[in-house]
Amino acid sequence: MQNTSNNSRTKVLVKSDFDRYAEWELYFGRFNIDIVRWEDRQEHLQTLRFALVWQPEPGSLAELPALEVIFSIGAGVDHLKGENIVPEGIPIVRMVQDSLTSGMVEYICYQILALHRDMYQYARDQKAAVWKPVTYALPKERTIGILGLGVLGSAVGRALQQFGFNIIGWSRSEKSIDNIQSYYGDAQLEAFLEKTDYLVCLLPNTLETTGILNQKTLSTLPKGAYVINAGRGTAVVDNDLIAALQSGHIAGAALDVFNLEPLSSDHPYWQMENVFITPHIASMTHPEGSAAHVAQNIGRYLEGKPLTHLADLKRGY
Ligand code: NDP
Ligand code: OXD
Repeated sequence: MQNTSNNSRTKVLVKSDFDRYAEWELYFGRFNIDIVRWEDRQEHLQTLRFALVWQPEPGSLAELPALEVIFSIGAGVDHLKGENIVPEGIPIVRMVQDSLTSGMVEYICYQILALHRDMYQYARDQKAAVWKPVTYALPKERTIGILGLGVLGSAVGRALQQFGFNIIGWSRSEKSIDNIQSYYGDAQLEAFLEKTDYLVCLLPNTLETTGILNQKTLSTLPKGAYVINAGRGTAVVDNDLIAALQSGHIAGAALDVFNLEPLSSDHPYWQMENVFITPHIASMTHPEGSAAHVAQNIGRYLEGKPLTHLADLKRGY
């Protein structure tokens, strides 16, 4: 960025659910970009062209008459859907960034290995001072099915190959990724599920993906399958998953995302022995690389080049 005087420096309005303003300031500063904290925006309403946000309140972005590009602090853009959130015609750039991707790879590999090697059972055994070794299958005897083979799903699939699992994936369009069998479209969902021992959901929240993990799809998985959901909670019909877990058809579930967050303290999931809960931390946006992603896109925009990683709210992700 070529700005010289402070007055002409590019500004980005930042609204995050974590107080990491000092880091945003530091890393945007490296690109000669100043940040405006969400709570200070009133003084800058007329001049803010770029906003990096998570869950802006309805109407709040419409108060920025100069706004030209919205950057989502997350990979998902469902927090920008809904009435009066995004002013008509303003492009939205998703967060796509190495540490966000590697965080998800770490989380999913952790859960797969913990479930595959019965680590949650050993943790329970330890509490009861129980010594009970069990045999385990070879990875090549197990198939991991990834729902959503986008930026995150494909990185997860590639990383899991090193352990020797069979990997298959399901997406809207056909994919060509080495050693990952591609299933796509509604017509191929059943065949995909029938083969899947460990189901990893990395789908965005859209009209089509809402409730996709329901009685019918869960019962299509082989008996004893595991479910890991780190996409969005809306993919799961909770009562159907609870019933499948209670019947033993689904052996266990690792859940990072929920229909309602925070998960209420009286939700049945908390009390279920075969449910492993994390509070939407599978991956996180770190200011360092994320500021670079935003700065590079702003640079492209100011040079008249197309933005990268645009979301399409009509498509839903
Ligand atoms: P992408 O947009 O890169 O990938 C989305 C994938 O879902 C694509 O493969 C897409 O298919 C597929 N998809 C979407 N709709 C359908 C459908 N109706 N049927 C079949 N496949 C479908 O997103 P990312 O990989 O970057 O992120 C995925 C999601 O992960 C985010 O939207 C967010 O909800 C979640 N997330 C969760 C985090 C956490 O901490 N728990 C952190 C970060 C993200 P196609 O490729 O054909 O378009
Ligand atoms: C995201 C998230 O969408 O954190 O990036 O869930």
